[in-house]
Amino acid sequence: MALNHIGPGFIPRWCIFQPLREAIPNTRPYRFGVPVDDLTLQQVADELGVHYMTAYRYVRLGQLEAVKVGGVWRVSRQALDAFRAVPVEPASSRRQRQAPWSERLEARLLVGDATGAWGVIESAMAGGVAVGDVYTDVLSPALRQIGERWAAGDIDIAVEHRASGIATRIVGRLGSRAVRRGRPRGTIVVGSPSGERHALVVAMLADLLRLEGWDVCDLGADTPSESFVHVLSTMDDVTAVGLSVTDPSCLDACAATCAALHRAGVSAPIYVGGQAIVSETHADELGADGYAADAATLVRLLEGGRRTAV
Ligand code: B12
Repeated sequence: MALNHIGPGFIPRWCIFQPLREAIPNTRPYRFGVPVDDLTLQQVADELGVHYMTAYRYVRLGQLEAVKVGGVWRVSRQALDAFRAVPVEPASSRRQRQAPWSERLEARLLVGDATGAWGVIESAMAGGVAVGDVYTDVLSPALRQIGERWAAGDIDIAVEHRASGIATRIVGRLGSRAVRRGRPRGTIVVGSPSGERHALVVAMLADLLRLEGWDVCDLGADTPSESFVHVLSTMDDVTAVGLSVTDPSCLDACAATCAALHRAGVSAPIYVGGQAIVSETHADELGADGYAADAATLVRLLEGGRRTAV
């Protein structure tokens, strides 16, 4: 990320990497690593005719793109023009719900702005987005986009890790709101097999099931099959087990967990899901009892006493 903001002007004339200096197209003039036409927040506030704090809020809520350079927010002329191009209309709850929350969150996650990221979540919820929809329609798409950027080589792994850290804190804060009043509909044990490190996925799945009124025992990511067996042997009345696999290299470990649970005589049906599992046939091959692509499908299957969506 930072490299985007180190322009040719940042490379001193005496630089031994003179060829590098020449290779970078000098499209924008730079001074001390910052494009000279970038604006400070005060300049943005002046141009928009708003208070400095209002401009700051636009940035923290992800409405106005900005980057921090040396502790100071900088806004490109292009970002300011894009912000201005969005018509200001009276807020309606429908429009608020449909605002581009996910893109705004992604922008905050990419620059490592934890406060701003939470600000986007709070604004989305204030605009009427329910906690479950924050997971499925705001946070998950933002994370998937970040994954795409990483896979395409557009961002460094460190940026992705930093974004995951902020996302983990967001899920931690939202978790306390993932409750539904009334008697639980049953208990579901969720977790990921050995080697699978995508813990956020399991945490979100657990909360989505809690929001549907289920008691959830979340064993988290990278859980050995013996631990699944141990926990299930100590619990009564488990309605189902949900195994989550995101990394395809953990599919064998998933099959091993299914086998270990069946060997141990666990009677609760084992459902598998997650990005690495592609179909019911695939789930069957892994030795699972059923397949569900998402929390809502699993709930429907459990309500209908069925193991497959067909
Ligand atoms: C964050 C992240 C990480 C973090 C995880 C941190 C954490 N604490 O979770 C870290 C840095 C550890 C990581 C590591 C790796 N990652 Co990663 N990661 C991601 C990223 C960006 C987001 C994951 C996420 O939270 N997604 C959001 C969730 C909510 O999405 P979801 O899958 O739709 O989940 C829902 C449903 O699937 C469903 N569901 C899931 N499980 C189950 C189970 C049941 C029973 C049911 C009913 C439903 C269900 O409910 C969920 C909630 O709604 C993804 C990008 C992506 N596309 O997701 C890459 C991604 C998954 N990672 C990827 C890779 C390659 C890796 C690494 C192999 C990289 C490496 N070389 O080290 C390692 C693998 C580590 C391992 N062995 O697990 C690839 C996987 C590609 C592939 N198919 O092979 C992805 C897709 C990035 C990409 N575009 O290439 N990663």
